[in-house]
Amino acid sequence: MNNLTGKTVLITGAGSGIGKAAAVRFAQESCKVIICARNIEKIEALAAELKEKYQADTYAFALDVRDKEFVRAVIESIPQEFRNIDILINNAGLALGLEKFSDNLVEDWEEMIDTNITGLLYVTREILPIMLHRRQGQIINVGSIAGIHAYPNGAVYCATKAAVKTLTDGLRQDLVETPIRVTNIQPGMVETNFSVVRFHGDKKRAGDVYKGIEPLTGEDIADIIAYAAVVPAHVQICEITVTPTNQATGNIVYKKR
Ligand code: 8X3
Repeated sequence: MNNLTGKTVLITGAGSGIGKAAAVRFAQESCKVIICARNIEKIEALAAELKEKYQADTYAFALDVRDKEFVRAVIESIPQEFRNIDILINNAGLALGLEKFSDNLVEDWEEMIDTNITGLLYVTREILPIMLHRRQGQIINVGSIAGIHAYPNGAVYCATKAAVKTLTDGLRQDLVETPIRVTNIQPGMVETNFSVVRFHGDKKRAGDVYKGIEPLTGEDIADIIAYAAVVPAHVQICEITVTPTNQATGNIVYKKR
């Protein structure tokens, strides 16, 4: 197995959920952790926690992945001791709305496309040259089971995650002559603030999504991400799909009454 100690990991969308759990997981592995998200308060609180609890070297900054120039400037300004990024976890992403196509808000489509696809591309474009220069690295994208099969009322969200899958596959092909590994993690139902965001803050509706089923946790996914990173250098995990035991696809779910 690869030793993760001392590796530098950059995680987008690290303020909560899977991203935060991954930051904790890699801090526990004695990695240097770079965390960013839109909400600077959450990121600063997490940075303090990682330093205090795990004595992790941590660098934190606010980042909206949709802002091309800002992404470039802020990544360029990462201090020298954090610049040798070994693992990029493209986790920033969101779902907005769960309605029929005609009832969706156009603004929600735009935010999902700009964050889940374009933002992922902006960040990857800035980090990849560092990996190519060092001839090592791994890009781990957080896709979704929604990217494998669309489900009703989720057309645009599912399309963004299908794009993440295809982009991950294409990037892996373009990097086939290099030691850089490219991985897509495709979770099903994970109980984070995902559904609260999807339902525009409606906590009751969000809570109902996970009633009658034991969903995955952010920590479950962080463990899987860490596994994809820790396998030996000659092993490339291309993708992992993971669901709660009672979920088969995005919309085939068994719930106890
Ligand atoms: C979210 C997965 O199954 O809740 O990316 O749509 S699911």
